Amino acid sequence: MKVDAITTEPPKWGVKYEDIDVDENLPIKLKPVYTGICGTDRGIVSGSLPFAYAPHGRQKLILGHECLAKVIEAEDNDLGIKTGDYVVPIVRRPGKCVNCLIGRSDNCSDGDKHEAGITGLNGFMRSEFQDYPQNLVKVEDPDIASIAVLTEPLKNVKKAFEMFDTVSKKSVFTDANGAYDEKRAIIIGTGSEAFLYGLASRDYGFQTYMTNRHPETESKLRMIERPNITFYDYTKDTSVEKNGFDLAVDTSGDPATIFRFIRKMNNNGIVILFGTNGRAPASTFDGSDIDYIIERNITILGSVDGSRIHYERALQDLTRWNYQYGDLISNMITSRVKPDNTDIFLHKQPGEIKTVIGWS
Ligand code: DN4
Ligand code: BGC
Ligand code: ZN
Ligand code: ZN
Repeated sequence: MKVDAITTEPPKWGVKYEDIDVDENLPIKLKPVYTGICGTDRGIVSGSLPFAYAPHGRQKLILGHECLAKVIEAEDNDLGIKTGDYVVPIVRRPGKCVNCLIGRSDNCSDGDKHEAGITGLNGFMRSEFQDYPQNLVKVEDPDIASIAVLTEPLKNVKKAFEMFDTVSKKSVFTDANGAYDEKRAIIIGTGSEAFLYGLASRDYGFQTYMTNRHPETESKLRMIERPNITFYDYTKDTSVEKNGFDLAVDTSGDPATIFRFIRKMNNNGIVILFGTNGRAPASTFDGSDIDYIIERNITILGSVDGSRIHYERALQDLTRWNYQYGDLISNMITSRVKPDNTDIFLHKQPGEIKTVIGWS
């Protein structure tokens, strides 16, 4: 089948919108409605994420792992996916390890899995694609059709908080009232994943801060205030840091920044590393940093991807947040562009939270 697609040739720099032949014959035929662009896509096209690679025997990789799609033709299937349904396709496809076999390819134990639009499998940024029903998560709530493209990035957050729930059991992590109201979370970065982490942190009840190394636009500040998140520029104002943090989530991938914030963690603090930037400059840490981590029982963990359960929880959150916050969530989609506007992979838009490509 010939499709119009957004392609790249990892690990080289570059991105194109072109006709390309793909060889697929799978039971469900789909058309994307929206595909989202994230830091990973920009990392791939700029050649700074060395883990990206094209399908076996090919040079080109079709990009796109954040997607809301419409089913245009469906063979009968046990999952009840039918023509006309809106679905979110799952990014990661299992290998043969035990975690993959139990439906947790997000925790793949040997790395022998693939990710659509990232590692060895064509993605969803194309006029049409085909898939198996087990790789599709149905969007049941018609009210969230315009924001369901955020399901994929949010599923990563649901998985990371599942890791937090597991690790926080090592000690009493809640406050003296058995809640999180007196606990402090810092989200490093102000992009789309950071926003979703901020909202999830507020769902727990954490006092939640977001930070960057520069001031933020008025429109982002207004959006951040609505769920009661406080933004500060850590290069200028550090007054909010005096009581330390109990949870830190990094979306920057910058080692120096990460170590700066590790030194702000309270006893039993949990640091979730999430941002990836293969081009970030090296940074050093010394014996006193190690002492700091050990003496305070600080846990540092990496979290990647998520599985079907996290997509389903993400859809539930979008339904609830859509009701709770109204247009805050749809306003996270700061621009909608056409597929031929490949420039958006190379330059962030000012004030951007999430840029999506419309395919209809
Ligand atoms: P993004 O919108 O580029 O977010 C990165 C954020 O970090 C931006 O707000 C940056 O600000 C900010 N930042 C960069 N350097 C610093 C620094 N030194 N101090 C403070 N803030 C900084 O990308 P995204 O939100 O789509 O994704 C965030 C990261 O997570 C990316 O690295 C993705 O590759 C990674 N990711 C991981 C997973 C996973 O592990 C899933 C999805 C994404 P500015 O430079 O824009 O001003 O499963
Ligand atoms: C995707 C994840 C994927 C990760 C790889 C992210 O942008 O959302 O599903 O595992 O990239 O680093
Ligand atoms: Zn992504
Ligand atoms: Zn595996």
